[in-house]
Amino acid sequence: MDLCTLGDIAPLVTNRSGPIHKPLPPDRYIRHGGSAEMRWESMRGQGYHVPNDLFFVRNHTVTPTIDARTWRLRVHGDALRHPRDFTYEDLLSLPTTTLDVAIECAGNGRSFFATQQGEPTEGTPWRLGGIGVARWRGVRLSLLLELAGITPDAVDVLPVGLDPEYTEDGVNHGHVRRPLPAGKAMTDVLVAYEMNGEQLPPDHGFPARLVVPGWVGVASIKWLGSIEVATRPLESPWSTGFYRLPDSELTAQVVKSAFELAWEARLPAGRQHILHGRSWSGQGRIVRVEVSTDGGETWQRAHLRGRPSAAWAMWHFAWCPRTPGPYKLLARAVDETGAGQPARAPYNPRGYLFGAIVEHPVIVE
Ligand SMILES: Nc1nc2c(c(=O)[nH]1)N[C@H]1C(S)=C(S)[C@@H](COP(=O)(O)O)O[C@H]1N2
Ligand SMILES: [Mo]
Repeated sequence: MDLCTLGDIAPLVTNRSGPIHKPLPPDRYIRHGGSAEMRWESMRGQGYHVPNDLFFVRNHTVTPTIDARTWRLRVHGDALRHPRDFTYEDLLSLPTTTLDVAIECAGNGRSFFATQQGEPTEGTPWRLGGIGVARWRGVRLSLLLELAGITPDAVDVLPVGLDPEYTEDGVNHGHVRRPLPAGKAMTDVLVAYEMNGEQLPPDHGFPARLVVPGWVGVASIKWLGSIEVATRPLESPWSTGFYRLPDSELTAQVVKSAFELAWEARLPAGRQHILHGRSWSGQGRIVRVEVSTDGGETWQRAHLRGRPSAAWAMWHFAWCPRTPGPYKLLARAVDETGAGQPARAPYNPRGYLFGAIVEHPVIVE
C-alpha cells in the first residue's frame, strides 16, 4: 500500500465534520442542533466534577480545529501600556491557578417556561443539563492583563472567539464575543487550558478559554483569539441584543436544583430510594436544600454532602413511596445570600434564568 496516500487520508479521518467533535451517546446526552446537554441520570455515582465526556456543549456555530503551535492570544486596546501576544507556550510557562467552577448556559431550564408556566420562549429548549462543574487550570486573566500593562482607567474587556462568525435570521453578528467589566476581569476570571486534568478538549475551547465564575456561560468565551482592553464601555450583540434581559444586563446565574434521575424514572413501590441531586447558584454557596414528594405541600431537608463548596452542592434524600402512580419530585435550594427558588420564574422573551422549582416526573410502580 502507498504510505503517502495513507498519510494524506489520515487527517481527513481525524478532522471530523459536524458541529461537535466528541461523541454524544444518546444515553448520556440530549442533542439540541449544534449543542448538547447532559442527561442528569448520568451524574449518578459521579464525583464532584462532570467528566469531560459528559460535559454539555453550547456552540453558536461549530467547534473549530486550532493548531496550538501557530495560535496566538492577542491582548490589545487603549487601556494597555504594553499590548502583546501570548503563545500557547507562554501560557503554559506562567504561574497557574486551579479553580472548581460551574459553567452554565443562561438558557438552562428554558423549556420549563413553556411546560410549567405556559410561557413559550425562543431558544434552545434545555431541561437542566446545560450546566457542568469542572476543575479548570490556567492563568489568571488579571496576570495577563498586568503583563500587558493594564492602566487604572480600564473600563471594559472584550474577549473574542475564533469559531466562525455567527449569523441569525440573515444578520451576521461577527465572532462570538461579550464584554466584561474590568473589575470582574481583574478579580476571579481564568484563562483556562486544562479541564479536569486533561488538555482542554476542542469542544470546550482548545487551546484556551475564559472561565468566568458565577456568570452566565456565554461570558466564558471559548477558543480565545483576542482580548481588547478599553478605556470606554465596549459592547457586542451578546451584551446588547441576545443574552440580555428586557430591563437589565445578564450577569450572575440564579439558584437551581436537579435530581440525578431520568425524566419519568420508574421506581419500585414499597422500597426506600435514596434520591441524589445537586444544587448551585451564581451568587454564593448553597446552604440548604429541601425536597417535596407531594407536589409542594410538605418539604423536608435533604442531607448536604461535605462542606459547602462554591461550585455546587451534592445532596441526598431518602424516600419510601408506598402507593404506585405518577409523582412529581421537587427540590429547592437556598444560597448564602438568602436567594432561593420561587414557584414561578419571571418571564422574559428569550427564556433566560429559569430559577423556579422544577417538577421532576417519576413513576412509582
Ligand atoms: N467562542 C465561543 N465561546 C462560547 C460559545 C460559543 O459559541 N463560541 N458559547 C458560549 C455559551 S452560550 C456557553 S453556555 C458556554 C458553553 O461552554 P461549553 O460548551 O464548554 O459547555 O460557552 C460560551 N462560550
Ligand atoms: Mo449559553
